[in-house]
Amino acid sequence: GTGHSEGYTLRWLSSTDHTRSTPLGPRGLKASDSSTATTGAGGVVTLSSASDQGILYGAFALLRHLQTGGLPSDREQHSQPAIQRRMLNHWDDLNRFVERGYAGFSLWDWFTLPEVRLPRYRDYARACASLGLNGTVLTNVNANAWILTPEYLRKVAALAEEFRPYGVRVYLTARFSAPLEIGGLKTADPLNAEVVAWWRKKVDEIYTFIPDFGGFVVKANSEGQPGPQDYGRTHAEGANLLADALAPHQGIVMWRAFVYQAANTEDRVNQAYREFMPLDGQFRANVVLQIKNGPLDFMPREPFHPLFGGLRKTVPALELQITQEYLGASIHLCYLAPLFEEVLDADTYANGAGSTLARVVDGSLHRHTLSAIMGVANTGTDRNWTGHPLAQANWYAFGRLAWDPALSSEAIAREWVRQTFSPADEATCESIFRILMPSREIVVNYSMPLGLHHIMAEGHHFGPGPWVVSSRPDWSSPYYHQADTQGLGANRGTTGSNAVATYAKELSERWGNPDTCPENLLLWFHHVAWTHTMPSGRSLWDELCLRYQSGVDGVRSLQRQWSALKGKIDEERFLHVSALLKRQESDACDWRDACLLYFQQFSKMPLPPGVEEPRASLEAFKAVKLRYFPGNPGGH
Ligand code: GCW
Repeated sequence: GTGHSEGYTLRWLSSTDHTRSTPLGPRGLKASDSSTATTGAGGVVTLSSASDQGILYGAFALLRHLQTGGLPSDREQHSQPAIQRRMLNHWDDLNRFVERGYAGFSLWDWFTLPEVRLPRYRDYARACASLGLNGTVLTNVNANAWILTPEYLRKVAALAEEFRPYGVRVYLTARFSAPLEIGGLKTADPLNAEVVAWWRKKVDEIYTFIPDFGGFVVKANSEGQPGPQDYGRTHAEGANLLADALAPHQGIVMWRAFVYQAANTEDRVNQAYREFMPLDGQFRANVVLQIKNGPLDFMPREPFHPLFGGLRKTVPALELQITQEYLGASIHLCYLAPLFEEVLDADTYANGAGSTLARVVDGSLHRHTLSAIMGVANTGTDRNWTGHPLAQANWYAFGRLAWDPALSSEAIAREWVRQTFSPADEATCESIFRILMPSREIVVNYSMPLGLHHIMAEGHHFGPGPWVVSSRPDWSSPYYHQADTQGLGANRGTTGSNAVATYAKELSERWGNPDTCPENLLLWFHHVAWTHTMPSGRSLWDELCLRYQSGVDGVRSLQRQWSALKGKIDEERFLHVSALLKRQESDACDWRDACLLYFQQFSKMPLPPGVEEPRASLEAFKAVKLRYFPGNPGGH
């Protein structure tokens, strides 16, 4: 239903208040409407909601308060989710490979389903519900049509049954060519009558297995996936085909905006904007456009996707990546809430100042009745769920922000630490908090500082690769960094690809001028001379070198802070994180050395004082081949 019915009210009465105001005790409401607990001190806690689901969320909120220092001091807390559909997207294949997954294999053991119901299925749903998540897309957007066959739908139904008590609804990815692959049809043309009938029948069948099925996510005409353009039809015609089949059952379509083509000479970061803006208003009411936070691809830092500022009639859903494809996989410590927060707080200026991306996505800005947010999951069969023990904080933060995008990354970190390391003392919690908070900026600094992007190694995307020239220009690093003897960075201003013009005037003016463009996006929007004077007074080259060095120094300071926790937290997590940080420090040095040696070929300037000498030659870094990196669909 609506977000509203999922809300709850927690009311706390101390023992003195209680004796004065007995009428506020249990009031004979139905069990599903209210529940009451007596506190040790003799006070009373009342939890009420219009729905069972709200009672569940309220119960988790109560536990959270108890574990993080008590009930709210205002003694009454009303909470309801800002966004209606709050879900994880699993990029999990039917053979249990997880694309860009670094925490083991898929949680879904398709082969033994539907008979075997692993306890983990319920644990997963309970964990999701405790964060306020209410949906999960079980399968990879690079979809396999087999999931839509009765054989697999029986398995999906079993998972849906395990998740249902926790209010976590199941969604699937739909492969656009499924009518050909499992339907025996000769076409998947969305305007073909047989295709229309096939999808209607298929969707009706899905609902016989899963009566509360949520709907489809579709990646179409993107990175080799089939789609409506194969038949000369638009993305809207493709999405509406599925939307019409789902509408009688209240299902929705989440159509992905992540499209770009090698043959297109338009700057890749402009392509989705050009593709979808003309379609604004052509999508059915039960379609949302699922848009990654930035116009490129989950880089350590990007400006927000211009479609969030542009679309007015189409419902824009926000896709964030919890799994750390470009931020060190599950090897590097990187608390992502500051990144998510930066995205949600970004001002799109769509309706003047204060039109934050959060208000676009929660539907309030353009008065949409549907809203959705999705995070690409970082879960897998690893015993700690997420590979890096501290990466659990990213799953947690995503859920909390999906419920309330106004929460601060600090508040979420404090909550998570207290609940995860309890009963550690306050000082220990504060130390872990101080380790989490700067970690994302540290990763930015040693990998892609000052607005650099897409300079990672090819295929697995782990580690540096500014020299990568691939089979496609838009998969090649020079396309993005544009290093030459003059300077560094992509010209996306008015004299370049003019990506700045896809944003509101307030932003295009600020970002289009190198003097007013924020330093952390400078090389995203501008090709800047090596000798250009930065706000620090240093040249671009010196600043770049010192940023890389500060990233390395940042990891070392995390290491020092973490080692001070010896004996304060359990040995197991202490040792695991210590070892991972050691690896991160070495990887950060590789990023620094490889990128600076590579860019130095163009700048021809010496490393400034304070920057360590490279530990190996550029040739040695170029020769590094990581085989069998987890989650890499290329495989080797
Ligand atoms: O980030 C890229 C990844 C692909 C992924 C694609 C997408 C699922 O490298 O592995 O495919 O994005 O989001 O569709």
